Amino acid sequence: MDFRKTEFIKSAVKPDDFIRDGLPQAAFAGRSNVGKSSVINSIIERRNYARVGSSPGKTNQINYFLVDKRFYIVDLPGYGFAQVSKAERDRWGRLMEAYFAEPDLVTLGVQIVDARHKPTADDITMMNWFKQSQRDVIVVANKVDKCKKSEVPGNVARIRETLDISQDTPLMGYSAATGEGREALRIALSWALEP
Ligand SMILES: Nc1nc2c(ncn2[C@@H]2O[C@H](COP(=O)(O)OP(=O)(O)OP(=O)(O)O)[C@@H](O)[C@H]2O)c(=O)[nH]1
Ligand SMILES: [Mg+2]
Repeated sequence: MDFRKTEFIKSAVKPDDFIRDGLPQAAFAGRSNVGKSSVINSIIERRNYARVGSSPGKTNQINYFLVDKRFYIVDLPGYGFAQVSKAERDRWGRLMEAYFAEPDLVTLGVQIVDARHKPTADDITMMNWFKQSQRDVIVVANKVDKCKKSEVPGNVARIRETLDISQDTPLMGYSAATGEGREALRIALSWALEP
């Protein structure tokens, strides 16, 4: 699987726009500003192909990237961000709910959390959705470049414990800024999507 052969396909603003072609979809979910779009750019080795923002709330549609004609990376709006209008938040919320509610769209969850912090209540809610719907999930602890090296193992253990995930769930430190973890995430995605 060649992650550099990735093309942007479309943005969905309403359920009619969702892609339903049967190819696997890896849904990148996480708090606003945690670096979902940055992690996507990092694994496909493009600069700002998925749009990155300095202020939270940059991704406000569901964006589909087709990797090597085999599966979609789905860049989702972030949750837990209060600084946009309630109307906007409601619109994203409804869009995300429709996406997650439709059977057979999400193949794999890629849950992005902040390597520095304990996962939030929203992170736990998202993870519980993946668990109860029996989706495979990969957890990515992003922004490890902002942690001291000595803190990383403890932080990763706390993330595993807080999200209550088993040892079979891949969990890796990652830095979209340096590319650390890129190969591990590519391998985990390949295994999960092409077993
Ligand atoms: N130091 C560091 N900064 C990062 C990393 N990943 C993302 N960032 C920064 O974090 C900010 C948010 O990144 P985005 O990729 O837009 O985050 P997002 O989760 O897609 O945000 P929304 O689309 O608003 O939900 C940007 O300023 C990025 O440059 C990382 O690994 N290390
Ligand atoms: Mg984004």
